[in-house]
Amino acid sequence: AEFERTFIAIKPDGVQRGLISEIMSRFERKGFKLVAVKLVVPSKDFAQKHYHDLKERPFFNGLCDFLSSGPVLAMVWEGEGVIKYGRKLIGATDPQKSEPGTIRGDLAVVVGRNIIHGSDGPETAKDEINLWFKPEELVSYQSNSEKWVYG
Ligand code: DAT
Ligand code: MG
Repeated sequence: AEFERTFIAIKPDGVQRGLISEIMSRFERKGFKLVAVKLVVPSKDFAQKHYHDLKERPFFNGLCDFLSSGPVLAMVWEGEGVIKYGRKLIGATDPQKSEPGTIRGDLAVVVGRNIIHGSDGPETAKDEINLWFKPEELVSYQSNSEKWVYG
């Protein structure tokens, strides 16, 4: 089956803190399917493109400096409801408000170092996947567990 896709990125703080496998495993164990992944250091210009919606905010410059400060693990995950549920797994933007059990709730403390990004809707998911990945980097394959995850 073809399901929706979302863009998820582990930011430089999450990579440096050794949280890649911890975070990936939460999406993987849930039953979502990884269709693209790469480790990249985005340029500041690229970070500004990624966060263009926030360019009027006072924290925009610092945010873009931070995103471009080191390796980011860029991913695309696929599954039924993955855009909305991915945001649920991630938790509230401010880790002080994220529920325990969420990625930010369990693993982060402040909003400026909240370790992970996830697309907030179908349009941004499409735009962000196109920004970060070439079409040929997205791998279509049948997951062996699909019939057990979806019935
Ligand atoms: P999210 O990452 O949950 O989608 P967002 O799109 O509103 O949140 O903001 C993008 C990032 O910008 C967020 O992950 C961390 C940073 N940010 C948001 N609000 C902030 C604030 N008030 N002060 C500092 N950084 C902030
Ligand atoms: Mg956002």
